[in-house]
Amino acid sequence: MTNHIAVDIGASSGRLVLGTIVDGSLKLEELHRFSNGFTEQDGNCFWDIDYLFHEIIDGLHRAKLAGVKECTLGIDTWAVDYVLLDAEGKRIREVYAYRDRRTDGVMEEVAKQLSPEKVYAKTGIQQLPFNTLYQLYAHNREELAAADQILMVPDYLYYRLSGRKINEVTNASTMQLLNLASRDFDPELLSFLQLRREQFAPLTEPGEDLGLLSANLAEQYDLPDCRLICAATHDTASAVLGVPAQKGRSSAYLSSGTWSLLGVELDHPMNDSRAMAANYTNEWGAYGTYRFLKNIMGLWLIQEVRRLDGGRYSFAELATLAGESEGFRSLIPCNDPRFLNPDHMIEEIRRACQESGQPVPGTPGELARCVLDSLALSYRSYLAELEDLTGKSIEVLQIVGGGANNELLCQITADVTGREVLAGPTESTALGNLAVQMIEAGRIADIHEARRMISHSFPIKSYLPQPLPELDQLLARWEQLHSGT
Ligand code: ADP
Ligand code: LRH
Repeated sequence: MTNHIAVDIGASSGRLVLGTIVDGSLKLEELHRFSNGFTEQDGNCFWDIDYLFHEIIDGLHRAKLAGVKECTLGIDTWAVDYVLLDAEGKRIREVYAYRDRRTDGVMEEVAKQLSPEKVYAKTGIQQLPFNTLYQLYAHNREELAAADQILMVPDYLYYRLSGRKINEVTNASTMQLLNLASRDFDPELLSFLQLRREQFAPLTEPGEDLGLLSANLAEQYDLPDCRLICAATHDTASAVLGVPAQKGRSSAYLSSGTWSLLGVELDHPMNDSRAMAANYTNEWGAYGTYRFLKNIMGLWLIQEVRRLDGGRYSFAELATLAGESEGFRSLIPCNDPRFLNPDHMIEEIRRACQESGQPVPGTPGELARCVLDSLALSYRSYLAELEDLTGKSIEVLQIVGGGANNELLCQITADVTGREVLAGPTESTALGNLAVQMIEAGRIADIHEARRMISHSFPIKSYLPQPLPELDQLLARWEQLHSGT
């Protein structure tokens, strides 16, 4: 098999990408791209999963029209969200989006009944209000008890394509229900939620052959012959697999999209009390790895600024406008939960600036600049924390994902962190997804070879730190913003 297709769906957009190997280099061809986002209905937030499924079908049909007769196929999406199925395999309800506010206060309520220390010792997963554990706790009890199967979003998409039910491990680990020691669902956590092990499918590792695309679908929509391969179905797991090999210097990755995910890859979990206090996670990766990382609010802030401004400017234009605005004029504590899903992001940013006695950003450029400056400063803080926790210095920051396109953000990140930033590839998630397929198909030996191939197949841009004249004062302002004084 020489054609491999990655279905990569993030919170803001999805794409089908064809990957091939030509003369020892990886080549990508985008077959189809579509927007994604949740919508509100009667005060709750939902994904349109049927729309996403049909975009996959549309993309596969386009692949056939482009001459792809046979391929392997892997799927990745964002994490933590789930689909309930009844005994007939029908979806019980629409899929809640993780920013839905039904989980407000749930993490704190659960902490009174289940010690967070115990949960972290078992799972190693950071406390985020939308972890599946908390979403399931907030879910209607009867509906949950009646569910025959609980699949994660990519598991469900595989099921729709093939009829086979799995719970893929990289995504399943973000449920905060897997036990690091037994590498299976933790019975105590399941019984806390009054769930049965049988409500989940067998845990499945990336690389497993999941069989053929359903013949009915292939015939009905004129699709290529597809062999489904289990990808690292959590998009961040695939993004990190797709980080190019970095020789000689110690580095951290920053997967920059809707979220900024900053961390390092480890071959063992690090779930001690210091890691817990700093709220670092140990998400499961492919090939026995763990992603020791932190979720940072990320470009969601820019996405919301853009949306609420009526979509007048593209992301590239917003970055240009931000570059024309005064730097480090107003800063926000961008990882504060107030920015997770406020009623109106622009108003929330302005309110935060006003409350801390800073100039209130007015124009889209000023708002974008405020967000980008604040993100860059947060990267600096979390890099220092990461060095402290791992005991290893970090010389280089490797930025992948859509955010690697934002030259201003890359440069201020280099300036503020005092480290070289290596930006690209922007499609690292699709590449990580494809790498697993190519390894499974015997076209690449292992992930090390895949990462070497990625590093020589795509342009990677270097940003060297430029001295910032008043860095000390800036850092003092940043500190002050977080101390609340
Ligand atoms: P996700 O997978 O979470 O949906 P992506 O990795 O696709 O996110 O990244 C999307 C983000 O990348 C956008 O929100 C935007 O901020 C940024 N981005 C994409 N292209 C550009 C560009 N040309 N200039 C600046 N930013 C960009
Ligand atoms: C990024 C991501 C992240 C999760 C969040 C729900 O797309 O998968 O790793 O924490 O979405």
